[in-house]
Amino acid sequence: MKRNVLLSALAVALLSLCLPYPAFSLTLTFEDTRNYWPGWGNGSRDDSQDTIGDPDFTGGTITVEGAFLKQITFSFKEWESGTTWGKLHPGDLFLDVDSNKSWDYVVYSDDDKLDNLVTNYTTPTQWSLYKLSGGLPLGSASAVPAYYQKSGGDSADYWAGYLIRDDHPIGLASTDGLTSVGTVDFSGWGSTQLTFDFSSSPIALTLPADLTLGFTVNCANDVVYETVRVHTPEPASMLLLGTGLVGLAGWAKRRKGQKPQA
Ligand SMILES: [Ca+2]
Ligand SMILES: [Ca+2]
Ligand SMILES: [Ca+2]
Repeated sequence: MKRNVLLSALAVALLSLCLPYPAFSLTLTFEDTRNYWPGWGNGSRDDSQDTIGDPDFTGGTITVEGAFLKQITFSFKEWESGTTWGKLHPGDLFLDVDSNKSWDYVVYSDDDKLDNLVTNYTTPTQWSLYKLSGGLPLGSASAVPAYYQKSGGDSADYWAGYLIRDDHPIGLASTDGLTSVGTVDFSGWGSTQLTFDFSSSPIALTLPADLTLGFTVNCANDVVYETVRVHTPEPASMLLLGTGLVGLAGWAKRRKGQKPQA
């Protein structure tokens, strides 16, 4: 390679590194490994069970684009029909984006989660996103923080005739004093995959970040609480370009060290 060709190649490569490039996407998976949120065991045999009957969450995915949270999905083992399943409502989605055991965002459904069974019930498709300035402590059952709506008790009230996970948070008790910072699209209720789409209100993350999410359904029969390490999405092509640059630089150095041939 002639010297000026090499320099041009290096210049183009360096310039392309400086140009803005489209945000790259990264999808991470998580599994359902917890029975209840830390601090929220109830001292009964609920604590040793991942599921109390159905449904059974198996895990899900987190999709990040650039440094923004774009989507979270949750998967069920199966979705059945029938009266019991008709009593289910999704809970709110809690997010801790700076790993301090304090929720920073809640994706809130304006839906009575312990309302009587409604024929042809459908969940809202657009939920409100709230940013909790200062965070909302994870808390514990003994501290009985008033800011959580809880599942209720075995065979009591809405759950007459049903065993559930007692007194576990299922949502935000009240949005008084909070201002919505956007909306999140929700879909998939009645299927084996729920999707929260943050496209219209992407949450900025400081990467790398440990993202913790908390979610369940209104009976808290199966609770999700998982932390996922999110790093900056990096495309394979940029890695290759970087490797190529190192190679080119090494080649140029070797060339420079060579004595001119007579
Ligand atoms: Ca499960
Ligand atoms: Ca936090
Ligand atoms: Ca679980």
